[in-house]
Amino acid sequence: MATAKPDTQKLLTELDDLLLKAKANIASTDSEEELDQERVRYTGRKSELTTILRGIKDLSDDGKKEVGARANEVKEKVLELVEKQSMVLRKKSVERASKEEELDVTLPGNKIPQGRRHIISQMQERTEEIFQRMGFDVVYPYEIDTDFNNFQAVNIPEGHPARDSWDTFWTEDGQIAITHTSAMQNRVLRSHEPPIRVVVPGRTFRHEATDARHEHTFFQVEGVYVDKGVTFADMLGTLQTFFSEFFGQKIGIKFSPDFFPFVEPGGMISIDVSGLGDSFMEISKGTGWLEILGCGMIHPRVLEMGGIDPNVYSGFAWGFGLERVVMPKFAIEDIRLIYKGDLDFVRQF
Ligand code: FA5
Repeated sequence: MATAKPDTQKLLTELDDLLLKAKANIASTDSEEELDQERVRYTGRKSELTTILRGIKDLSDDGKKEVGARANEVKEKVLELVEKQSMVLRKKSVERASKEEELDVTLPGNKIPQGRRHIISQMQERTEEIFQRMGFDVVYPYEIDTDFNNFQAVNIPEGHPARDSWDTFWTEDGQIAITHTSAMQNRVLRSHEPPIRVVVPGRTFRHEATDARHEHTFFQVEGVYVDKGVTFADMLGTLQTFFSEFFGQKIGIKFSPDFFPFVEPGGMISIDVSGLGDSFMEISKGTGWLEILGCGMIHPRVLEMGGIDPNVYSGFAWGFGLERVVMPKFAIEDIRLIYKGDLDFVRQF
């Protein structure tokens, strides 16, 4: 059976049909991958175009020219369509991406976990606020200070045995991580004119073993009060007023004599923890009284070193451990819990 010879017109029609088909297929592609498959299908080595061109050899010279030229046009047109579609697809993908990233301001925000102030910071603030209402100024200590301020200016010269009561951290150049907020007494006396009413809340440091009542780093609140005719009774009244405010009720406090080189007479105050259960009986060594502060009438030599005439003025000072009052207030039976960094503990306050 004789095969029908391709004639020029037939091949030209096939080329036109091919272009129409390619146009539709290319326009319906949805990805760069699909588009590339279409490009190969219509213009690659084994493409339908190549198949059509196989028939060209049987054409007349004019026919060959005409079909060859049209085949080139079709190929260029297909490549042009591929290029255009590729741009369309790229634009679509950019639009899709920016739509996905679009900020919808009407959506609810992500909840950021909130921290809270540490119990000691909260109670420092409460302490400052009560003393301010009582007419005191607040001054903060230097955490690293000189031997003069920490010891000498509070009547503890070099070699004095009282230095043994404070286990001290020294820096390599002979400065001190303050062992008590009394290190600020001299600055306070020098920088204020009587009547002086100042509290000094700050962190203090001691080189000592820790237990339920002792930390190496703890918080003290110093008080300095100087005026004409100030008495021991004023001191007790001031402290009793503060603690009643701090605890929100009248609490039992007990004064007992004690020695500090920078006061005369001196004493310590303890508070009644007998109603707080066995662990508080234990940390108060079975007495039911927890020591919270040292206090006394400021020694005349300390006033003198602060530039204040002890023949005209008198005053009192105290230093209490903030943790020691926070513990009974919140029934915390071990001081080490306060600084352990346990979130479950911290979140209770
Ligand atoms: C002093 O530090 C004196 N500067 C207090 C003072 C000031 C007396 C002004 C007179 C006039 P003492 O070392 O006792 O004294 O400490 C005072 C208070 O700080 C103690 O009663 C206690 O409440 C607290 N404290 C002392 N050491 C520690 C410790 N290691 N951990 C926790 N609290 C402590």
